[in-house]
Amino acid sequence: MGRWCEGVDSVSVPSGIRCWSQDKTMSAGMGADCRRLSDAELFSAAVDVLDANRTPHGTRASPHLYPHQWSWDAAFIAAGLAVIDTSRARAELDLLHAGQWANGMIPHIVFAPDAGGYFPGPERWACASVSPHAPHGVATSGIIQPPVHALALAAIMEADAGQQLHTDAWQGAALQKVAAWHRYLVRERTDSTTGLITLFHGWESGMDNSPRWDAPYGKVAPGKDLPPYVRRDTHHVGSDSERPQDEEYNRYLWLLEEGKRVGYEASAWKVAGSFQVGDVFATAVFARACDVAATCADSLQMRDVADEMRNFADGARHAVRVHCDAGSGLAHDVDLASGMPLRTDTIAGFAPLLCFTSSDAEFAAAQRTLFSADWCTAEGLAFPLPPSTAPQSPAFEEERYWRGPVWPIMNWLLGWALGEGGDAEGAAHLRAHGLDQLRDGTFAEYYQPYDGSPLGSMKQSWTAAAALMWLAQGASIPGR
Ligand code: 9WN
Repeated sequence: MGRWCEGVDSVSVPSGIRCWSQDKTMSAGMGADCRRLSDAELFSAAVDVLDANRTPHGTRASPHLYPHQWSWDAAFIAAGLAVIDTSRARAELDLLHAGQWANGMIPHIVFAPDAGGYFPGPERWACASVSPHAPHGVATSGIIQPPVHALALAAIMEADAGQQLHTDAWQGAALQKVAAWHRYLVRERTDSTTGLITLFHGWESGMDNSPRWDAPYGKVAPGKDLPPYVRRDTHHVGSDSERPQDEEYNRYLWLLEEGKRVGYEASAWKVAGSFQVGDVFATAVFARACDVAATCADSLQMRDVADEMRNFADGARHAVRVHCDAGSGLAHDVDLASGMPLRTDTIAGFAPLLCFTSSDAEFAAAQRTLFSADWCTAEGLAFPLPPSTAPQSPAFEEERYWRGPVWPIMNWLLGWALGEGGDAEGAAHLRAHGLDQLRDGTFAEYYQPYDGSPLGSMKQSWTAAAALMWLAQGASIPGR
């Protein structure tokens, strides 16, 4: 019997789902009798994952594959920690902000000083030696990830208020960090033609090998002077088929070299970069994050910041609106080098759910598409949850990373957005089925859509954070 299955007495596995133990071996002989974690057990197992991944330098994104703080992971983790321990949640954001660059950029990785274990590590990025903006004393990468950080701040503020903790000074300082980050994105990363946030590396989207980037990546030709390297990531997953391919990795490493040559300076990268895309999903996240930051600023009586954030939100929302398909509601990215729209059906297309509400036509159309037979209710899915690429897309691959598997953190984010936008039923659907998927107790980074098997890293911190946030919406949550 799988370890997490022991002692569970009330939740049985849905038919067709295989049972997996925490170490990702199939539980021999369990079949349909395999027991799944109850709410209370899931809650406590999620806390255990976040505790085991805790370090003095922040929460590792995962125990082995990602032993450092990642930007958007840390934000989701902080929001999850707000459910159980607001002082740890605050510390999580502080540690991330310690890596913030002088120009406001929050880098996609803040490296723990002694953790090593990830390639490309600090030496390869060499940020402090090529950029005057990079911090000294904290090693970071030189690129960005989607700006979800204001959501973490809001979750912490709400939790602190609930416990009558007076942390206004911390909140004000944290909001200034978020505001500086948002100013960087407007000043240096907003494309003047499309209004979309510009990315120079697929990693910046957080959806590294998503087929949304296949066309622009096709034009990236790694130079002969690409320094040699050895991948580490494939050592930490069950099969190479779960990770990007070597050819893709060469391009990732080449773009890193391009960035290093221009000191990771957006104005110079715009001239020289061989990968330049307008990311509609990051832009929608940004619009919503600006709304949320404005609300935080209101409650802290920081009126100028509130006005500034609302102005940013309006600009980003407009940019998303003009990149939406009226019928499906799905939004598309743009290849900024050619001006061509990038229309592969991926989960990023649901960007309108993040920045509009049920009174907007774009939201209503995207919501219909999400729950249609093309997505959540596609035939044969283990759980009615959206795969990262539409199953009928020729680019769909059921095991490979962002090309098909179901990502729990995306389910959380879309569910949260549906709830905020006024679709309580849709939010409840993603919560209920998203939690059911996690009852195997592996806290996988992503899941195979058809047999529900856990893929990528096990004990992924943001998956545990998603479980805590969903469970916190339920009636009875066990205390710590
Ligand atoms: C590169 C940490 C990160 C996530 C990304 C996810 C993956 C890294 C990698 O892991 O990216 O940044 O090595 O594959 O794609 O979204 O933040 O969990």
